[in-house]
Amino acid sequence: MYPTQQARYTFAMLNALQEIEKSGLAELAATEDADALEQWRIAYLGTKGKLKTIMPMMKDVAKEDKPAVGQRLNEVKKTLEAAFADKQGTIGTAKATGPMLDVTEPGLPMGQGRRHVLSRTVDEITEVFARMGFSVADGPEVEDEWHNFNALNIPEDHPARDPIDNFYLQQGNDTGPLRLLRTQTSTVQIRTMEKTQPPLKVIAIGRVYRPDTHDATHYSMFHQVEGLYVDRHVTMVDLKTSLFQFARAYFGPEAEVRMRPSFFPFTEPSAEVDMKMKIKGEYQWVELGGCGMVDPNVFEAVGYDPEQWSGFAFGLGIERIAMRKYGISDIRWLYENDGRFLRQF
Ligand code: FA5
Repeated sequence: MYPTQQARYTFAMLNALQEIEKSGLAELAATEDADALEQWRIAYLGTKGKLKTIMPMMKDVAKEDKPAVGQRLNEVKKTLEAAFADKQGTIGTAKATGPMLDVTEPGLPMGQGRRHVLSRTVDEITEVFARMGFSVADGPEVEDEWHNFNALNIPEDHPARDPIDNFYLQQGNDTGPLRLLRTQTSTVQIRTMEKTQPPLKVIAIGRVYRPDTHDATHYSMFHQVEGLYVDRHVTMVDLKTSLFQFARAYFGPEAEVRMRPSFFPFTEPSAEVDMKMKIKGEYQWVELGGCGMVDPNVFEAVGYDPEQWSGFAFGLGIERIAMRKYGISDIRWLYENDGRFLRQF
């Protein structure tokens, strides 16, 4: 029996589909870039592509074969579409890939981060004092008048409270206690003594704020290291010995310490502290802060008996220490975040 004409059409259509599937998959496998992939899509799945062009042959297929041939047509279409999507996933579209990636090109160097010179100074100072038996205490940067002034023996009418020398904070209402940004880490002396019984030996390092005009040695926000030692029979000799030990450990074996008489409301007697250190090959005196014996009024404010306890305290400017140690001649560079400056340390 000879096949009918319609059976021949069915056969031809199935053959054509078989051929499209085979060549489509083979050509797709050979595509290597997004352009070739797009050409393939147009050739096989496009509106004038091979699958669309054989559609009209359907009308000549025998009626009873139409469902089976239609199913096969769908199958081939799905196979080609799925293979196309797969390939697209591996080589991407022309827009997404852009220029080819050349893995042999040297990459952009990644800048390596480092600790800020001030953070390093803080760590170094903490370590030296820790070796000398000082533990670390802490306190808030937003303070009340009691901790920043009253308890430190600074009376109501003292010029240190002048609004021109302090950052007072605006009150939400007029009833709450007056608050300000602390002007010195001496506030932490009070906070520590309020919650600890003597003897004690602590340092406190942190930011302090003063509305000073910015110049090479002054900034409106800077850091201080505070030291406080309270025990029985503490003397100025203990104070000078501790500062001397610090200077030798931090600035080198030939560093020296000098104390010049001065005045602070919370110490009596009081002194300015200078340290002699090597700057550009030569030893020089540098003023770093203040110190003294804790005033009996301060002990009374925190509930310590001044007849039983004595103590020393000191407060040094961290920026001044870092500037001297690392040869930085302008404090403002520490806060400008210029990578060219910071990378030197
Ligand atoms: C005080 O702040 C005292 N609380 C120090 C003290 C503590 C005395 C304990 C006695 C007992 P003075 O205001 O001098 O003291 O500041 C201490 C140091 O902070 C200065 O010597 C300086 O190194 C640093 N300093 C002061 N003002 C600035 C500023 N505007 N910018 C950078 N550093 C500053």
